[in-house]
Amino acid sequence: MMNKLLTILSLFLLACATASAQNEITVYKSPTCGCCKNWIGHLQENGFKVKAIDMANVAPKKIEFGITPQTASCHTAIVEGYVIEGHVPADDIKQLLKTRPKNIRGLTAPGMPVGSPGMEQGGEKQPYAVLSIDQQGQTRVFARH
Ligand SMILES: [Cu+2]
Repeated sequence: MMNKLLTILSLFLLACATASAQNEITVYKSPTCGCCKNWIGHLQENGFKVKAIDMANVAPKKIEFGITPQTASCHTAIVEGYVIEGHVPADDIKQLLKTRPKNIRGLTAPGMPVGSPGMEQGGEKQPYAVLSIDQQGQTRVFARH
């Protein structure tokens, strides 16, 4: 009886561990980047567990994960092997993790669109697109905001 209970408990704990690993995201950013910090707050509000890593120069991380100058923004993040560049809304990340489109390396919100999550201060909201990046480096509109 006790053994059975322990088995059930350990299975439950295992399931919990898997569930929490799923929304863990690592963010590489400059220590002085304010909007990066705001974006991290947005992720946390939406249930992501954020590990922030400060570095004076994020460019080598961008190169490592295949982010080009055209698709680059301030911070670079990794979630479940996908690269997330810039102020991508949490809902788009969740959509990516749910649908896992084939051949996709990650998502980017190039530049610093005003009104995107973490970029709310700075004036009138500007329309922007979140792009998916495939393994060949081609981009395609993933979502419009
Ligand atoms: Cu930013």
